[in-house]
This record gives sequence, structure tokens and C-alpha cells, in this order.
Amino acid sequence: MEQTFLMVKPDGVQRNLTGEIVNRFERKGFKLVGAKLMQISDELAKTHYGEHEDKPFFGELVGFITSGPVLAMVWEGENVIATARNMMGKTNPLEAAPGTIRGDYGVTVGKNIIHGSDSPESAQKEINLFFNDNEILSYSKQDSEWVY
Ligand code: DAT
Ligand code: MG
Repeated sequence: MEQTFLMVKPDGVQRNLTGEIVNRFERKGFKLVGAKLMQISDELAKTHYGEHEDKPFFGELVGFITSGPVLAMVWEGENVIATARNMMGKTNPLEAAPGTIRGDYGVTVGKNIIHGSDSPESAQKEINLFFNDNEILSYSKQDSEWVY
């Protein structure tokens, strides 16, 4: 089954949105298989956002993502990578549709509440970057026969 890396950013944690965000993915029918509250180091932030290192906002981005605790998670389900991106909404909350997480709770692109992997390749890379194998659980959930 497909897995993706999702993370409630420091603004989402500070604004008491962690429960709301977990709730959305849980109710959708996806399965939480890994989670930890953590403070990201400068080094981890730079690796995670490496693709943006030449962008003008890179320094601000690294500063922001290391500024407070984040909730790092691995979610599992059919097409979870693309579906989670749809549920998050566009990067800029101005363009994110109402009903999406960024559309409902975000105001600026710099503080847009949540991160989610954008492809199978980045999902694999990001899961490995944030989690050890033994931190990702394999278990069956009783609702699966009603979701699939
Ligand atoms: P996403 O998080 O939707 O995958 P991205 O990978 O293009 O978006 O950018 C990573 C993060 O960088 C994004 O969530 C917020 C920040 N960011 C992107 N574009 C920005 C901009 N023009 N100004 C400030 N921050 C920006
Ligand atoms: Mg991205």
C-alpha cells in the first residue's frame, strides 16, 4: 500500500490545528502508521528542502520550519500521496480552495500549515529522512474492509 510523509508545520502546531489535521486524514479513510512530535534541526531542514536551496525564500523557509515543534507523520492508503496533496490545497493559501487545509486555515505562502510529499520518489525519500524503519508500524485496521 502507498505511503506518504505529512507534517504539521510549526504554525499548525502553535495554532492548535494538529488534531484537526489528523482528524481529516483519519476520517478520509487513511491509516496513520508513524508519528512523532519533533523539533527539526538546521541540517535536517536543509536536506528536506534541498530542492529549494537556490530560491530567495530558502533562508526564511529553513528558519520557519526549525522555529518550533512539528508533527511528522507517515500515512498509508490507496493513492494517499496525490489525495493528501489535494486535501492540503495549493501551496499558496490564496489559491487553495475552501475545504482544503491550506484553503481553510492558511493566509500566507510562508506559513501554510502542512507539508506533504509530492510524488512517490519524494515520499520514499522523506519517510526515510524522518523515520527509522522500526518507527513505522504494520497493522490491520478494522475499518479497512469498509474503506476498500
Ligand atoms: P509545497 O509545500 O506545496 O510542496 P513547494 O515545495 O513549492 O510547495 O515549497 C515548499 C515550501 O516553501 C512551501 O510550502 C512554502 C514555501 N514557499 C514556496 N514558495 C514560496 C514563496 N514564493 N515565498 C515564500 N515561501 C515559499
Ligand atoms: Mg514541495
